[in-house]
Parts: sequence; C-alpha cells; structure tokens
Amino acid sequence: MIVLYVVLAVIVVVAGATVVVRRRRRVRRPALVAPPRAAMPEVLVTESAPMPVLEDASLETRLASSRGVFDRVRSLSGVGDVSAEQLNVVEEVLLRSDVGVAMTNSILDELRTNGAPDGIAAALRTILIDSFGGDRDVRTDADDGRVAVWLFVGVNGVGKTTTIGKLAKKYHDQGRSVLLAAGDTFRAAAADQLEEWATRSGAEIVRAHEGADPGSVVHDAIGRAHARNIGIVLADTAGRRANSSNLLDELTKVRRVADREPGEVVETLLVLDATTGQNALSQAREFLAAANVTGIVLTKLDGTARGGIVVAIERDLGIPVKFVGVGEGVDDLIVFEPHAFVDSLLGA
Ligand SMILES: Nc1nc2c(ncn2[C@@H]2O[C@H](COP(=O)(O)OP(=O)(O)OP(=O)(O)O)[C@@H](O)[C@H]2O)c(=O)[nH]1
Ligand SMILES: [Mg+2]
Repeated sequence: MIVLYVVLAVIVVVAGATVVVRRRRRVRRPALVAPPRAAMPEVLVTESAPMPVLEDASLETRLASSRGVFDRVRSLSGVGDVSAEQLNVVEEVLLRSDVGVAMTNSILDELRTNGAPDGIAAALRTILIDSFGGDRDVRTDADDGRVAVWLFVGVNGVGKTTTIGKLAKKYHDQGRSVLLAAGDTFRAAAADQLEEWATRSGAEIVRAHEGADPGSVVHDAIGRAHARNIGIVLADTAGRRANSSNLLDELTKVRRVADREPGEVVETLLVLDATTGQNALSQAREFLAAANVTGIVLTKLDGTARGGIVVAIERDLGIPVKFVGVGEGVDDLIVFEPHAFVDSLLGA
C-alpha cells in the first residue's frame, strides 16, 4: 500500500512539473517571437530612408585624396581664439588643396576675427559653406514649343563627352527623352565615342562625317529633336582647333545656330578638369569671355587632392559649379551640393 502511495505521489509530482514546464513554454513562446515582429517596421524604415547618407558616404570615399589634405585641420583641437600655429596649419592645408591665395587669406582673416567657438574644423566648415553662392539650378525646359539645348564647351580631354554620356543616362533613367549632337567634328573618333554613350544610355544621336560644320550638326540635331518631340539636346563641341581664338570663334557660331528657333540654349556648361588645379581657372577665363557660360562642370574630382579648386572657381569666376565628376563610370556625376562637398572634406 505504502509503495502504491509513493508511486502515485511520484506520478502527481512529475505530471505537475510537466504542466509547469509546458505552461512556461507556452508563456515564453510568444515572447520569443514578438521582438523580431515588433522590430520589423523599424528595419524597413531604416532601409528605405538613408539614401542621402549613403550618397554622402560615397562622396567622401570618392574625394578621399582631397579629404586626406584636410586631415590635419580635422585633428586640430581647441576652441575660442585660433593660435598662430593653428592658422599656419589651416593656411598650408588650404593652399595645398588649391583654394587659392586670395580666398585663403580671407578665410584666415575671418578665423582671426571670429575665432572658433566650436572648434577649428567647425569654423572652417561654416566659412567654406558660406563662400558658395545660392543659385545652382539647371534649366532643362525651354520656352513653349522650343527645344532646350545644353552646350558643352572646354579644352580637349577635360571630360565633355563623358559628362554628356553620364547626363544622358541620368535623364533617360528619369524618363526624359534626350538627343545627343556630335558637334565635335574635328576627329571621327569623337562622334564614335558619343555614339557609344548614346547606345549605353538609350539616347538618340545625330552625327556627321569628320570635318563637317559643327553648326550644321547641331542645327540638324535640334530639327530632329523638334520633329520627334524630344525635349533636350546635349551638344558636344570640339576641344581643339589650330588655335584657341579659332576654337572660340567656332563656339560662338555654334551657339548662334543653337539659339535659333526652334532651339534655345538654356545651359552652356564649361567643363574643367580639377586635376589641373589653378590652370583650370586661366582656361576658364578665356571661355567665359566668349561663350556666355551658365555653369561649370568640374570633372575628375576623384583623382585629385586639389578639391579646394571648387571654392576658388566659384569665388574667382562668379559662375556656379553645377555638376562634379567623381569617376569614369556612367553614374559618377553628381549634382554639386556645397554642404555635402564641404562635409566630405571636413566632416568627422
Ligand atoms: N577619373 C575620372 N575620369 C574622368 C572623369 N570625367 C572624364 N574622365 C576621363 O577623362 C578622359 C577624357 O574624357 P573625354 O570625355 O573624352 O574628354 P573631352 O573633353 O570630350 O575630350 P576631347 O573630345 O578630346 O575634347 C576619359 O578617359 C574619361 O574617362 C571623372 O569625373 N573622373
Ligand atoms: Mg570629346
């Protein structure tokens, strides 16, 4: 009998324990499942929201050489008055990055006068951002019934054709129809190169034989765009001629043709190669005198430590930098944005 009681007691205890365990399991299960479910919306939001951050990060990587020059400024500590020693570092860094003597001196004056209440990198960041003008919008639409024409001008090798290819892709991807005009008839390979970009980007192209009149090519391109209801013509031009006045005369003629109805030149973009530093500025002055430039495209910013040239260009020429090239790939052209640019040099 005693044995029977003991066996019954053991059965009751084991069954009770199993219920407790089961209950515990049943109670625990939803708790294990719930956290990931609750976290889902947060994950989705962070996945879809951070595009600008990613862009900034990639800009910083592309501008690594220029950022490297600013390492010494970023590591300067201290707030309040800026010491002579610190000013020397800032001066050296700005000159090395090709900000230019005049702009460097005015920045040093400002640091001396206002000090650096939040640190030197922060003070320099504010001064550089403030040095940029506000209006850098690009016009993509012409007046009613007319075709918007963008002319790309600049000396040979700066990146005109490549920039046109990148923009054609960008606008094509946005659903706009684009036509490329092979206005560089100086050598046959120029039109071939543009045609490759047309194929890659899905844009149409009008080209002619080597030595053809560039004005006629642009005229035909506008006519075709108008007939086909294509809103924008990106016109390439030659970067070389026997001499520079010859080149500029030709550009003036092309411009005149392009601005005749149904065409309307809404942007004339001077393409400059950032790796040539201050030389780009003297080149630019020649073009500005002749070509009614509305904006600068600064290419090859990825391959140079002289990123400060952007600051010098805007200050000295008074023309906005509208796009910067940061690589040879089709997506390596970005709309220039002063905050993102300065942060890529001086951001933590
Ligand atoms: N790294 C880098 N290379 C670039 C960039 N833009 C253009 N290039 C390169 O620069 C070289 C010259 O570019 P092109 O587009 O042919 O220059 P272009 O002004 O049309 O030259 P011409 O037709 O001779 O007047 C090419 O090898 C391009 O790949 C850029 O932003 N970054
Ligand atoms: Mg070219």
